[in-house]
Amino acid sequence: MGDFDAHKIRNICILAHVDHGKTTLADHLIAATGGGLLHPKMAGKLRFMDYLDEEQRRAITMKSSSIALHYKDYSINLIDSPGHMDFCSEVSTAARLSDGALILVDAVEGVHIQTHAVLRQSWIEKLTPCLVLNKIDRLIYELKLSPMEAYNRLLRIVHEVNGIMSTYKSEKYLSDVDSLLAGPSGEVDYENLEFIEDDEEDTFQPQKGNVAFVCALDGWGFGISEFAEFYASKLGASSAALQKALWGPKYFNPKTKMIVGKKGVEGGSKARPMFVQFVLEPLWQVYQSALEPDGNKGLLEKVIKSFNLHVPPRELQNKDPKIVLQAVVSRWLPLSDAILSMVVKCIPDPIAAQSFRISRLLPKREVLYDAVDSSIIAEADLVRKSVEICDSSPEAPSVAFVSKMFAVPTKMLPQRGPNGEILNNYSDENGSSESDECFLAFARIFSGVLYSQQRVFVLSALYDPLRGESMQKHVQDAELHSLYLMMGQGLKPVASAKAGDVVAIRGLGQHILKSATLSSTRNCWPFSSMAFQVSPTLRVAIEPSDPADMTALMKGLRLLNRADPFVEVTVSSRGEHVLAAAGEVHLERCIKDLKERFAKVSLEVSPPLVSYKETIEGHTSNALDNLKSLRRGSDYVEKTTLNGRCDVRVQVMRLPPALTKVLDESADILGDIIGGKLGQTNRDVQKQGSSILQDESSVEGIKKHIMDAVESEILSWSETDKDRAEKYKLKWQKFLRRIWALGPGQVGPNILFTSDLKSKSNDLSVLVRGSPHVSERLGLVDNYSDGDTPADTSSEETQALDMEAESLQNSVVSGFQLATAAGPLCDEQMWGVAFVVDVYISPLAEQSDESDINQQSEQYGIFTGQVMTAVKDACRAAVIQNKPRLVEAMYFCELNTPTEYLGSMYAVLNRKRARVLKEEMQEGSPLFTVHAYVPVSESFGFADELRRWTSGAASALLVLSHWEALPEDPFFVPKTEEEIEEFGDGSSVLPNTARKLINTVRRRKGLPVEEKVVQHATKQRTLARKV
Ligand SMILES: Nc1nc2c(ncn2[C@@H]2O[C@H](COP(=O)(O)OP(=O)(O)OP(=O)(O)O)[C@@H](O)[C@H]2O)c(=O)[nH]1
Ligand SMILES: [Mg+2]
Repeated sequence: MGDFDAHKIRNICILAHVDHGKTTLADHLIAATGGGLLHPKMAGKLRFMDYLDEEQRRAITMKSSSIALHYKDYSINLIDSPGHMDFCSEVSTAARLSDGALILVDAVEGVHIQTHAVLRQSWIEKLTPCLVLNKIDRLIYELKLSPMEAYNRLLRIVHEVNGIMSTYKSEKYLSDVDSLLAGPSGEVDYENLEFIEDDEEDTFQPQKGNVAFVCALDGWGFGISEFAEFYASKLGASSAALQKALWGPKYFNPKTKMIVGKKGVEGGSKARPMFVQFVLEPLWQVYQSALEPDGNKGLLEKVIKSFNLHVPPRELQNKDPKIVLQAVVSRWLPLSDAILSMVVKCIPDPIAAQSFRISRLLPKREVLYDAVDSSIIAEADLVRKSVEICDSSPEAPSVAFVSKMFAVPTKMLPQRGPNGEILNNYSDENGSSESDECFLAFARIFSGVLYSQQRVFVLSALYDPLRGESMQKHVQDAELHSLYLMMGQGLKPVASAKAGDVVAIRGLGQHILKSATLSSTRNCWPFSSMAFQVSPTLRVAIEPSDPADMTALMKGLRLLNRADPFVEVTVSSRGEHVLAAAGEVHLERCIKDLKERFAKVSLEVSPPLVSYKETIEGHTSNALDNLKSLRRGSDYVEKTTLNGRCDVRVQVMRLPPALTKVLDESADILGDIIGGKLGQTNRDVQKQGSSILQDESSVEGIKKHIMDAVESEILSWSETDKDRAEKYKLKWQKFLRRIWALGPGQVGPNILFTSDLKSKSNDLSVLVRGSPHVSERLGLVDNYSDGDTPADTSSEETQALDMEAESLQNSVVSGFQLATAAGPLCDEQMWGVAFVVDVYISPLAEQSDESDINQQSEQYGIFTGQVMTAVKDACRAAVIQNKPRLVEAMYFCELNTPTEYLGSMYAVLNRKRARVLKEEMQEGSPLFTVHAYVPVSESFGFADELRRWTSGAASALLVLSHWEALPEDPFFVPKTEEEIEEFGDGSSVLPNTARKLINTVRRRKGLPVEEKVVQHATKQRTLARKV
């Protein structure tokens, strides 16, 4: 790479919904510029970037991979990414390393769920997007649209995509304004104000050249400029004027030879915009003349002549009209030229791109604590600066980001180094046992130069250069073994690579699990973490078929965990090895990799371990009464410790759903706040969160969310209830000052409130009073002690008892944590339940032997345990007594199907307990789009069943959406007269869905299951008689 010039580099990724043609497009770009890697004839058929067997077999891309191309004097690193929801984490890894994105949309299918997701991803990562409308050919011969209809369709898609982008822009606009208004001093920061512009202009405009119309299958495509140049001489207009006129409501008046608006043209409603007249119509004519039996065969000749095309006669004489057509059109409008000229023109080089991506990659840190070494700050700033300007000089600090690790079989590594020397790939740092697979880092260099044998620091996302010694575990020292340019599956060794390049690095396998920042200095902030769209939710337990293979399996799981950026491997509390994947397709590939590459043993895979939650029924209609009864302390469950000294009383209440949601979704930040990591004072930690989350990640933000959640509850109350609404709000505010703990695991969606009773009046017992620890941390209570100090302590005896009560506080919290971690229905976590626990401790009985201190302390240990158990049991019993309900996870599901299969699709949805939200016919296409919620427990095999029943015509994509309580009472027995009339006395009632699910989980966990063994005995007898 002698003549290195970062201005001549483009790093791009191709992003789209599944099957919209990304890999097919990549094929053509590789065929045209990959230096003979792919023969043009095979382009679109080979799917070069889908080099894994599993990808070829299923015809979907499963990982992102890069290829270095040369177009004119530009170096282009092209990353193909998967469109399937299961692999969406790979989109994040691809986007992080690129500066621009080609967003593909299938012109027939239009914008889909993943189109939204990838637009968002490219927005978050500050990529410069270009739009590629693919499969234009389908509009011609599949939908048989007229050019005018096709134009309207394309116009609508461009409009829709622009609409999505503008919502992101306005989100940013609003949050920018918000943060300005909430500025510390109230002063307006004029320097920043400049950047906040309400950018009304559409992102994608064909006239600007950032939209291409293509058919990746046949290898042709064009932007407006191709046609503008062609017509410039013919119409006697400048190509710049035509460029503006060839999209939108611009018409050509043949008499005056003028470009006019709609009014200036004759023919009224029949007039065609110039795009239709000059672009689509000629294209349509070429297609028709080639494909229709009575087509005008002379037209192709005309095109060949007027564009001076060289089409080999052999191809022209082919009997298949499609091949003839492709031969002509792909030479007339070569796809690779259309796309790559757009890339070179519209997508910034690394120097330009890094100057504005820096705010996302390395957000500016505000250092608020004193006593830090200013030289460290100065150097870290210098590093940031050289990333910002993409400094590729050898003196600049070397900084790179690794967005994922991937495994390649060691035998696939190049045998020779950059200078032709023979390498021994097996002498690996991993030791001999793991050397079948070699781990490479997928990385982009953002500053300086990397070379093989260089020593670098590997920084994890939590690293903070200002905290010196305490950060040791987040930084490692490593040597880069070798560097490669990636050529899809192939690797080309290079001695060094400079800022702006995308490379694969060997030698970091032992140091990086999923992603990391590499730097030549310790005094560097790590890059911000990547944003993932979903988390792995499909969990299965895995064991070797032969127990003797356990070690191999564990090694295999370890390798898989490293090789796949998204998979999660854990050991459950029952000792099972649990593998979490994003969905069925992902899971299947993981299992296959485990069996064939990483563990090489045969495996048993459990059915999916679906998680449930447990809650109680809650009526929003009488929310206020619920609150009141909780205060009165009337309806409680009581338990006594074994030794009789402690009385535990528990009351429960269902939390408002909005509050539950906030607690659930903000678990990470709440954990930091409660753990004391994130206080109101050290704001620098907050800044580490990604910039889009900045708003929510502060104590103030969370507090506001919690308040809003409570208030949102009363919004739906009618006007007449204003009084009650006000009371309700006040009551809640009081409750929020009493949050003692969250559970399970300190941060879950369940609350333990401190008791607000004074003390039991009628005897000597003392109340174990909690402290509103969480409320304090959240700033919900200004000043604890709120006039609520423990009752006056006079005698020595009561004082001792008070101290004992205080020491029992932890046991109460632990009891609450245990109860919320495993509910009474089937030992699953509780969800949205609030507890008030009153624990009274009475004085030691007189006869206790005071001299035996040893025995006492031993007894004390037992006693705390007893309190914990009693609290746990009482909490669980309270849930059982208050209409327990099972909560299940729901997927949001988008289905597409041709009209004729709508019936069969609904039948499948019905069987899977799905709830349909919306259905609509896609305009101008025979497809129906249906949105529905499907329980996660029913989703396994859902896609397969759908495919079977609709002969493969319907497709579904699932995204994890929310938790939902099943309305059924799992312990339903007919009670009222009506119910008895309908269901009989209960002996023949089949277990309802909730009960069945509970039983399945209980059976899996080895818990006792109550089941009637003989059902319908009478019916069986009747049947027997008939035979
Ligand atoms: N008619 C038509 N079909 C196309 C076109 N481009 C791609 N296809 C077909 O669409 C299907 C999907 O193409 P791929 O390139 O594998 O799509 P992809 O976007 O890479 O899919 P994933 O990587 O799995 O998300 C293949 O059958 C292609 O032949 C096109 O322009 N016209
Ligand atoms: Mg693909």
